[in-house]
Amino acid sequence: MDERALLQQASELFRLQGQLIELPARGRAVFVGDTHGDWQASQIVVERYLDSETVLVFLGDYVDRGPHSLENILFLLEQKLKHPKNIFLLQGNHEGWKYAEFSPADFWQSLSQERRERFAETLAQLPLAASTPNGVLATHAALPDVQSLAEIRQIAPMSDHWRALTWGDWQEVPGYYLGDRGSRPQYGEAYFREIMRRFEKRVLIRGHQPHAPRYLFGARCVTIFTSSAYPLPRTVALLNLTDPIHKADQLSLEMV
Ligand SMILES: [Mn+2]
Repeated sequence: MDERALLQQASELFRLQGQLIELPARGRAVFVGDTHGDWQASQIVVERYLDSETVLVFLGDYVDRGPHSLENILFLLEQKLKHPKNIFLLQGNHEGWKYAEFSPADFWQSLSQERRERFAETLAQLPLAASTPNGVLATHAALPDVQSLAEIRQIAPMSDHWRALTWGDWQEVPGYYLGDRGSRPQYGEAYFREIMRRFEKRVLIRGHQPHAPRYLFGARCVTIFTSSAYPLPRTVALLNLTDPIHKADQLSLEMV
């Protein structure tokens, strides 16, 4: 399939599936952190884990930083079209070029204006969160200050809610919103606990913040990365979708 048709078909699928993904109550989910141009990591994950009983949830940031952004995003979009109910690609801040420029943006800057606009249009349609029936939520970064999980379906791009989901950082300190650090809004433990209570969720899985401790907030939040663009082991998190879960350290972490 040529690139243009791929982007168009992917856009239609993302619009159809909406901004909030609800995973089934069967089988397992494998969560994949920021891949950032690490095409090899994405291929390994698909080869190693994808089967009819497994859902793969990529947590965003597919492009920039690493050497193979274009190959990585084309591979992931192709896989998404092949396995529309078994692969989900959440939106990271590096997929938000349509709304705001940022840096580093080596992938976006490498494209002609026409291709840049086409990619930006498609990647802006990516979903913002994935929810499991056993108490887990996955986002790229932090959580939006909305009253219920269902409201994620209506979040507008560039709103504070969208910025929290795609750009937000956690800090292991008391407090709610702690101000912005550059383009990144910062949030404390009280905010985490309050939003998770509203959403009736126990555990948050996310990427985005390479200096965050692995576990935060009494092991209710886990941060993973799956890219050789960072000096961290490439990690995925496995979750059985039928077992009740209370803490993020109940997920199995594996290196890929
Ligand atoms: Mn990010």
